[in-house]
Amino acid sequence: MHLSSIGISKRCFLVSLALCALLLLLISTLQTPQRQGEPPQPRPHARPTRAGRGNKPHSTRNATGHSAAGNVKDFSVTRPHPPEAGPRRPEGNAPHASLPGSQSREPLELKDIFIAVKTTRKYHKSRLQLLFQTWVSEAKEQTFIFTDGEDAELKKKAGANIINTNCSAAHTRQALCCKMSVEYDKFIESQKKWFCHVDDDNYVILPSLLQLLSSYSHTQDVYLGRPSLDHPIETAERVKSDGSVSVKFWFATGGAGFCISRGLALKMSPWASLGNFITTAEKIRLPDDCTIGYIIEALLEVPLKHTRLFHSHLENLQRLRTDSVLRQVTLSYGGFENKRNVVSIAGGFSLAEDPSRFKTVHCLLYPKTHWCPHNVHH
Ligand SMILES: *[C@@H]1O[C@H](CO)[C@@H](O)[C@H](O)[C@H]1NC(C)=O
Ligand SMILES: CC(=O)N[C@H]1CO[C@H](CO)[C@@H](O)[C@@H]1O
Repeated sequence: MHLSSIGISKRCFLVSLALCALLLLLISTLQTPQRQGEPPQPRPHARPTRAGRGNKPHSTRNATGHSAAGNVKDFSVTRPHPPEAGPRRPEGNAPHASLPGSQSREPLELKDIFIAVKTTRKYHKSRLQLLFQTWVSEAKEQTFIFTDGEDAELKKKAGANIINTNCSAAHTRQALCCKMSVEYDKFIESQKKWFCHVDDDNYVILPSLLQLLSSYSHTQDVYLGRPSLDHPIETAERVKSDGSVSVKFWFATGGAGFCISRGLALKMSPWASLGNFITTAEKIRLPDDCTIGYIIEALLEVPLKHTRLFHSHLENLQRLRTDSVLRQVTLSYGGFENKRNVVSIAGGFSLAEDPSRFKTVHCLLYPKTHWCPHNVHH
């Protein structure tokens, strides 16, 4: 404006230049942490890899793979379903809030998760009681017990959340698929956002589960779990074709638990709802957890998200690092045949008092629980 001022304030000009630079520096330093902090979700891949490091070899052990093995043909051909199908998200990135179609960021709550516990009549006392005493007591409303026999005492304790599937109590493929079929239908009915299946020898670390699922949207196609083998299984395709071609697919081992988003569960309906699950399993002659993997990976072409935060009794649980135990999503313990296969964690209970270590884990997570010894948390 005032031409004269240019002459006058060379110094003034320099000072304001310096001020500008300072201001720019200030803005950029203020913005960086803000931008990084913006997506509040944890990154789904960061934790699984870290936590899994101490506990790698799950590979040759099988959950239900044994019953599959007889039917899995050793085709060396084909990969009929290239994994390019569907929108891909770069690995390690949480779903971005500004992506089209993503949900508003209201936080996921425990009540949004449907937890199905598969059991059988003979384990109501020996296994379920421990679950009710521990983690189920923190998730009463959304945990559903799928069993195969009436139990008045259990009904008194958990009421409508005990579901008699009327399936056979035999540990056969048909009986297990029958239960999974009822679990699926009840989940769809429930309107909840996530379906998680666990066995009656699993401890579910609810805060970890919530954190893991919070990094995804239930409207997207999400299938999360621990592969039971270190390679995909291969079987003849008998649903979409006549069995002359084979399909390869990963499946999450049922004994470690797995989760499916509602969006994906709805897409499974033609092969999973109202008894169709049993028909599908019969066609491919595979167990329940394999059939889930088959429907999702082979038919819907949605890849399993591998996580090592889920644990079954078939792996060596002692290998899990003590300082990572409470960050896992599911734990388990060895049965009659392998009593010593438990997570190594110390707390208020000795191995004799708490052979599964579930009470110890529970008191570390919820120290205020009335039956927990005092000073267990320090
Ligand atoms: C099992 O049978 C009982 C008695 O007939 C029935 O009330 C119940 O709904 C059945 N359960 C399922 C899951 O169909
Ligand atoms: C590879 C492997 O560990 N296979 C086992 C699967 O399970 C059956 C039954 O428990 C065993 O007999 C197999 O050896």
